[in-house]
Amino acid sequence: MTIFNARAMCAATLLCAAAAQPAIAHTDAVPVRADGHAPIGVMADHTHKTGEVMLSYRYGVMTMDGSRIGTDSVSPETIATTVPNRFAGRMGQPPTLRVVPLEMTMQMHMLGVMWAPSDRVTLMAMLPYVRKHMDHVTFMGGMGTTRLGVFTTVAEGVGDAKLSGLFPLWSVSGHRLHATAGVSVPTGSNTEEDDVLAPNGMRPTLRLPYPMQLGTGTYDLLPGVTYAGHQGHWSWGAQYSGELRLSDNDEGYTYGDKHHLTGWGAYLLAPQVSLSLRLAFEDEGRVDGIDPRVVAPVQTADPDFQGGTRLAALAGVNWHIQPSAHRLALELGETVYQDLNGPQLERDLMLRVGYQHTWK
Ligand SMILES: [Cu+2]
Repeated sequence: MTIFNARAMCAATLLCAAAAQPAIAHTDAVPVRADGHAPIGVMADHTHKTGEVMLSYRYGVMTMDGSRIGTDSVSPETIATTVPNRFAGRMGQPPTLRVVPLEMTMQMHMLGVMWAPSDRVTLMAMLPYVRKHMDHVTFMGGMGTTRLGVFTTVAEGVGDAKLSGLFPLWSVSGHRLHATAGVSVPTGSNTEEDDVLAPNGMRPTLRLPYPMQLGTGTYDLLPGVTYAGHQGHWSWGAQYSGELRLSDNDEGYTYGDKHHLTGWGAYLLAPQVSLSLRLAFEDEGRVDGIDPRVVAPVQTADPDFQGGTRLAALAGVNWHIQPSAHRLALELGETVYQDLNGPQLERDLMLRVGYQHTWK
């Protein structure tokens, strides 16, 4: 056998071996590790190899309970007797806020797809379905602390779709870095309405305030950069991601820009299971402009009482179901610090579970 033939056979054998491998190769050339993906609450954390497709489903729930001004908790009675109503002076509007949110639950179902047309770019699309639920107390009339009653508003529907490209920038053994550039498309409604209980006892149907709408109404730029590394049983990573509004929406306002910074560490218990700890920092600006149809003596209707900074601590588990290409993951967290442009509801617990399936 000539050297040429030997090389040809060798190459053919390698190709066959490559073709016979299960299509679970992911992100980099190392064997698949459970912590090859970041904790499930981190989006756009990994890229794919040419031809790989990943489908994902995530469910998230976040609870909010009680209000803060800055870092201080504040009672509904204090809000209803001391915080000025920006609409005071208009017909029927009291001098202070008279409706106070008590708690809120946000649930999200999110479908995602990733596809890598080449090793140089992974395309990603995500579409959420959102349900927001807020309980309020209404104080009677224009002053005092007599509670008139409680009521709930609900908004439910498709949120804003996100389309992104992920671009690997740098990769050496155990380290990788990629950039993300995306756009958020305003597929979610920002004209949701529901019935409320007014301080005079009426039950009008009103446009819901800013935190209850399902979409931003704006095209938003989504920049990001992600680093991930691993050595032995340990792995770690960090990500910056932003949501930068590109214009005003049709209702006359813009949600504040958001900046997220997160860092995590994970320990590989076994090749298929990893445990993680993560810190997530978020800064969100106030609403700019105003929706002329959102007029009510409630903190959520004031564009200045939106945004702030928040830090959450989260613990998670990733399970890579081997030897298949399925993943299950869960992350549970609590907001440990928040400085809010309040009065505003404070965030408490958050849970995220996800399923991912990759093939080629
Ligand atoms: Cu993926």
